[in-house]
Amino acid sequence: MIVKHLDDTLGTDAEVDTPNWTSRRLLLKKDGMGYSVHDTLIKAGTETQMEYRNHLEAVYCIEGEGEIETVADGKVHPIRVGTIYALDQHDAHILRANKGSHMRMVCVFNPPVTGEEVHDETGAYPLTDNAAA
Ligand code: 9YT
Repeated sequence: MIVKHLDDTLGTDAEVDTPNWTSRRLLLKKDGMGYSVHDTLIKAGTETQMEYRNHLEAVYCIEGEGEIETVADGKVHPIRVGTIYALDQHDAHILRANKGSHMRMVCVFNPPVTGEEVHDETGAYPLTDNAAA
């Protein structure tokens, strides 16, 4: 059995900070589960375009509010606590966190993230600088 706490990731390679988000990887490929689990803070007022061509990702909001837009059709879906979105079509999308507070998202990736991807920014293309209020 694997037992960890979020605190165990802080300040380690499992905590990845970018201008728009900070991702705390609770479970990675090396843990052997077949998926990775992340506790990710989307910084307030940010807008991030992403497209995970090689992964399926489900994202569950546990703090904050914002919206997600699918690039293909421009459709905008509000996000609040309890909203889950699943990128079952490897959908190109734009994630926005409202000004004033971050969104905290629990993310599951299949196949699991190794922890190296952030270095080549696979699929994550910030559109704007962090404009946190
Ligand atoms: C919600 C989302 O897609 N955030 C981007 C970061 C991602 N969760 C990661 O690489 O940990």
